[in-house]
Amino acid sequence: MVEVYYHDNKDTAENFTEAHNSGESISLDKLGSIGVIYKNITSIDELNKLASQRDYKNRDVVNLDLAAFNNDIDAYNAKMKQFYKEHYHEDEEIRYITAGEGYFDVRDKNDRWIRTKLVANDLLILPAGIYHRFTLTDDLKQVTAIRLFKDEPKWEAINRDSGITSAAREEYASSIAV
Ligand code: KMT
Ligand code: NI
Repeated sequence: MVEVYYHDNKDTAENFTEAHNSGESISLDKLGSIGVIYKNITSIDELNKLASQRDYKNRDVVNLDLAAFNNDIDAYNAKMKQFYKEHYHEDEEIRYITAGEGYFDVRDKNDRWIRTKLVANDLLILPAGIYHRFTLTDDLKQVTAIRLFKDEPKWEAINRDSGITSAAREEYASSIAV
């Protein structure tokens, strides 16, 4: 089952896969208030229903661990670094964990990092335009996830430090404005 809490912001390039739990936990309602929806989904049938309700047309499966890179530690580290870089996407996206575990961090209304720890059967709906990042947990360093896309798998991640904004980002920012 998911755990949600404020990140302690004590992450470095070396320790970012650690828990970084500030001790301040966050309710699923509060997560909902920034447009991030959590669901516990226990079958592919349930997943398919949600996907058709929300008009999702594509999906893929990602297995992320060192073995997926044929034990090439540099390639693995490069991917980990990429996923942990703060970014947004132009479409809403669903992430459904089927094995292993991972952290999805999302920004709250005041730009603080909220960390969600997801394990098997945990699903997150991330609204278009939300700043987020992902990493594996230090304990397992493995996740298998189904990534659902509204249309074509749009892999484009727009990094926050690029300074690039777009209608999706602006709409999201005004939808959560305090
Ligand atoms: C994302 O959008 O950052 C991701 O999908 C990360 C990897 S999914 C386990
Ligand atoms: Ni992303």
